[in-house]
Amino acid sequence: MLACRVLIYPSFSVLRTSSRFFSAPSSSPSPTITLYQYRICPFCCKTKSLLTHLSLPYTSIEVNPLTKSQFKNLESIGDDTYKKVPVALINNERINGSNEIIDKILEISDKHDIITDDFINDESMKWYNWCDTHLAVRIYPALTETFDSSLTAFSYLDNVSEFSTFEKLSAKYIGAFAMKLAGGKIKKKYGIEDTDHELASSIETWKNDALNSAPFQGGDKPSIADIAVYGVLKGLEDVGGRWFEERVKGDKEVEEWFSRVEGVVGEINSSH
Ligand SMILES: N[C@@H](CCC(=O)N[C@@H](CS)C(=O)NCC(=O)O)C(=O)O
Repeated sequence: MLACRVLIYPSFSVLRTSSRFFSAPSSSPSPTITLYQYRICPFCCKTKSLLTHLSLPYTSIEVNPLTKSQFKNLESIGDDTYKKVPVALINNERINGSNEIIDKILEISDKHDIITDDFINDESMKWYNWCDTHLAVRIYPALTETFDSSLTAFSYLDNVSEFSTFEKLSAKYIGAFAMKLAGGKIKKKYGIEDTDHELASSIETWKNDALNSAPFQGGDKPSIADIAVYGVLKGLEDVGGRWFEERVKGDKEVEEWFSRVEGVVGEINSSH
């Protein structure tokens, strides 16, 4: 019985109760969801992928990575010492961190036909966790390997219409420089030596060990891990440069899996 298993972190609350399998579809109105994000943050993209898959409408607020001034809207709501993204406001409750937000999304979703034992189980949670601890942490170091590639990644700021020209330029150049330095710290923390090689081998691991020739990690339908990994990779489509083309689009099996998930999830709009 699912509820009695020892689960791998993060243990979402839907996994601790079996009531979701018997509850009637909710008739309550759609929750109001606002997501504070960086467009290129893998943890934000993972969260948006699930929101889109569960057809939960949301509004996103692009956070200036330098000033984080948008967080002022959230002052005095919940724990306002947290300064990372994503942060969500769900029906006026502040939720910090992608896994905490996803926990809440799973709890409030009425898509009981999607959130099944096949969608979330020990195996899919193992890969979901791998997505956070192996794949997502290798994205920033790869994007910010050189100052030039970091600048390319931060070019997304050119298209943030809410920012003034000064905000765009300052966040782009200072952000690119700061991320180049931060990328080095992340590499040290996770023992990453050859960024490009390790990201490539993470994608190989996903292909060979998670998909293992099946259409999805979840089998015939995407699991929560498919949705998470797809979100992380999708977020980089515009800024991923060479390695995205080579490793995702350039590998037939990965590319076909990517298109299959895209077909099920639908388009995630990177700007909201
Ligand atoms: N465990 C967190 C990690 C979030 C995270 O590391 N976010 C990064 C952006 S990808 C961040 O906000 N870093 C701090 C900063 O940019 O100042 C989660 O899953 O949400």
